[in-house]
Amino acid sequence: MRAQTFTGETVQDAMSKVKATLGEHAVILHTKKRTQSGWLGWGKKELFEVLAAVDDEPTTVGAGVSANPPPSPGAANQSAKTRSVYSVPPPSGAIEALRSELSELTRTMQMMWERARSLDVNGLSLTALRMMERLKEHGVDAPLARDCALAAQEELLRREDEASPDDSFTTDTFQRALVAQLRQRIATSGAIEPTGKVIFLVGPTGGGKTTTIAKLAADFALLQHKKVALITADTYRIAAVEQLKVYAEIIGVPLQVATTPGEMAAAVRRYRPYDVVFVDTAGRSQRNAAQMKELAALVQAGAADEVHLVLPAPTNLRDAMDVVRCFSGVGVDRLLFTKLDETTAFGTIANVAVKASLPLSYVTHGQDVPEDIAIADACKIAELIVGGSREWSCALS
Ligand SMILES: Nc1nc2c(ncn2[C@@H]2O[C@H](COP(=O)(O)OP(=O)(O)OP(=O)(O)O)[C@@H](O)[C@H]2O)c(=O)[nH]1
Ligand SMILES: [Mg+2]
Repeated sequence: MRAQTFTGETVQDAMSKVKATLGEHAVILHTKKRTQSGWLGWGKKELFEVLAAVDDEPTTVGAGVSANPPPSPGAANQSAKTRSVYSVPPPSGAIEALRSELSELTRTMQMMWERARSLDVNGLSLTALRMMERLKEHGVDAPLARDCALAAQEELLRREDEASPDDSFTTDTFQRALVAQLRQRIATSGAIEPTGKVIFLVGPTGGGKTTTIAKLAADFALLQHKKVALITADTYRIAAVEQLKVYAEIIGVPLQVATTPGEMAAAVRRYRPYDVVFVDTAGRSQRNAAQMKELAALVQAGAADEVHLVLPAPTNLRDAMDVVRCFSGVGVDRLLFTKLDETTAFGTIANVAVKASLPLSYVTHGQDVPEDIAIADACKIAELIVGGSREWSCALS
């Protein structure tokens, strides 16, 4: 093989030099345009370079035999019967056959690419994978995120059979399917029914129990015109009673302090004729077994109809589940998430609701009493998690 570079002012010029030097059978390996600079910028011109090569000992083929046959020991002796590969004109139709083979190959590769685009090894499309990642970024636990993305994808594929196929994997459509999937997994209990119920709020310290009771009491008493009474079992924190007393006075509802099971039972008896009684409790560490036992005794003595576990939304899943586990002995049957305004990772809400198999009652989203509270709405929460919305919606009444 002999290779050489030829330069000309035009490609044709360079080509004719190739032909003249290497002959008809030269193979063009590379062409390049370059600018030749002149003296002080004068006489600058464009030149074309062609790299060409020719095989000095061309491969030989027998008549009617395809190119590049395996070398045979007697090949050297066949010179009389064989001709240079370059001098053999391509058999008629060979180029056409090659072309159709190439286009077949391109089609196959396109199909494989489409397939790779729509399915990953775990059965998730790229859109589904992206959505799953988004859920995880919003704090949704990986297995739940994957479950939802997969179910949303299946839902869309089913729909695709009936509807136009081209809209099924757009981000918007997928987002809506994902919201639907999340919504299905998040249970809600709806608003408290003011039918003579005793409602306990329990939870770790500083979660927002007292503030939430003030919000609920204000709504039921002032907006729904229900008979509301408050009981507090929190005498641990300095000014805890004062805090609720101020709210009780503003709202115009009675407040009773009850720190022992006996006092609790008596207070609840006293407020029996009321439409709804809210019981505030002291913040408790879930790690303190004695405190948990004490709290359980109060809940029992108060014959609680509902026990809402108050959890700040900006809590990590591990800690939140630890709280749920430890408070389960108290008889928790609702989850109430506070401080949604302090997080962007709403996934914890779904994780805890799904893992704990408990319905969500309310969510709070600010310090203002009474407005910053809403009935938990699975659809809204799913929208918050999937992203975009920051609409709490679902006012209390
Ligand atoms: N940003 C924000 N702050 C809140 C929310 N709910 C309550 N807070 C604030 O959280 C802090 C604690 O609220 P509390 O209602 O006293 O909490 P608690 O659970 O009663 O606390 P302990 O009785 O000490 O266990 C206060 O500063 C509240 O204003 C909310 O939804 N968003
Ligand atoms: Mg409190």
